[in-house]
Amino acid sequence: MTTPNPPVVPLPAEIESGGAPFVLDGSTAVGPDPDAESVRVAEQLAAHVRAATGLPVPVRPGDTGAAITVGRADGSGLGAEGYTVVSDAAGVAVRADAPAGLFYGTQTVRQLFDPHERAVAAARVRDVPRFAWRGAMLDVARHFFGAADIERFIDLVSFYKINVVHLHLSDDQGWRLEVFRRPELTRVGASTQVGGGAGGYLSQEAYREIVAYAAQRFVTIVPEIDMPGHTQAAIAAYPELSATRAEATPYTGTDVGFSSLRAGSAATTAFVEDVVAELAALTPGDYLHIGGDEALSTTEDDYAAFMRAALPVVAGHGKRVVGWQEIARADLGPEALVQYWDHRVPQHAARAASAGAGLVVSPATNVYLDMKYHPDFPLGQDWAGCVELRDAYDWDPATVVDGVDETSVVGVEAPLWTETIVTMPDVETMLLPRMPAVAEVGWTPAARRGWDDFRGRIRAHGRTWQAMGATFHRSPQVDWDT
Ligand code: TNX
Repeated sequence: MTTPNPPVVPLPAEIESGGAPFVLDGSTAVGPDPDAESVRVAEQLAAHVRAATGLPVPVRPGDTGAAITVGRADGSGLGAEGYTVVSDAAGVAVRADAPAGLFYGTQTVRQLFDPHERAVAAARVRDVPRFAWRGAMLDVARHFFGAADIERFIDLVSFYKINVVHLHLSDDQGWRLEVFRRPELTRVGASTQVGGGAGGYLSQEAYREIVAYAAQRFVTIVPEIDMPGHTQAAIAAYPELSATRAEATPYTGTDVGFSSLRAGSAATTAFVEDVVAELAALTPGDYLHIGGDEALSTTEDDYAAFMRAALPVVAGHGKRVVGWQEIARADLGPEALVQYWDHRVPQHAARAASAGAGLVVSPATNVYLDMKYHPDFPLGQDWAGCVELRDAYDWDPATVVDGVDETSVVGVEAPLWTETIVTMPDVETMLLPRMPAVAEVGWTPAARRGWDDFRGRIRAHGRTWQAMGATFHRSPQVDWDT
């Protein structure tokens, strides 16, 4: 019999536990290194502990004698995201070579912390992630979610060391980002959503605020403008963009594949330039996602022509391109990333990998957070089958696409499409507990992972979600603590 691991998700690369915990009291302080990043991470940790306990938990920059210390461990080989945590009866020490690692170390401390006992479990952790890209996607196009909702989404996923939040900002049912050079995109294209509700959009100011909020949690925002299909909202705003003679009116249904930008036209070329220019200027991250999926109303030749024109626009604005797997039909450079999603056509991803592009793997059968948990589940779709917690956990990114091995995989991402998802409790119900499972797939070494161990650790998180006011699916595969 081994002692069960403490409830840290994702499971660290190395963790030993046991011994007397550190118990906080009214005199407990946090002493970060005096640099601004260490202080900010320490402030975030202290704020969580204060909220959970009511203790004062002051932050004292440079106080190496504080019971909880947060600081640099230069040259320890932990890389940009690795960290160590040592907690025992005397206190807690978080160390990392870089600020992201400090942030991840403090997420681990939060998960070792029992607010009722006011105690941090004793542990020795040395941790680095398996993959560089650990993503979650929110579709704010089918149903609109604004800055406060997106920030809550970022809070929930960054607790699990997710470092990419991909925002699906445009689709047939809505255009969700202000573009100064194209005011009709939001005036007309943001006016509704699935089911005919009011819709909405992010102002550039709100988008910048989200980017900054994400950055403080070491999350990079990857914005997606889906092209050349999934474009009815843009076409309703600027009908000259259409490749078909479809009606140029806003769309509130849930069909896919009926809209297409007209490849090669002056109107489309100018549109792509305007949108990409503003999006690139707003986005500090390296990547812009240009969709490319389900362009079922775009001929093969037009798709190739569209991508031949669009790819250099992204590069010309200093960004690397990401596209859904169908984009592998275009000629991509090694700087591109391709997002695998549909098991029915794996050849696209294999082609991209053989051309040297990196793969982000999002197998719908395991990580599509819009799939129902079970056939009678009130929310979600089922075209890729039902996805219960174990389905989200028990798979490996290195073996998911035939002919593609680990060296081509930059990471994993779990998308949440929102055709059936309307409110934040809906979002949370689809996210929890599956998102933490996917986070572990992306972070923890394959040899360390096991379903029974995960099941044992995730059960304590239900109480944490309740304390956060978050709704979750009480998966019957887990003996929840609460
Ligand atoms: C497929 S995944 C789509 C989305 C839908 C989703 C619903 C992908 C690239 N395209 O447009 O929202 O299925 O599960």
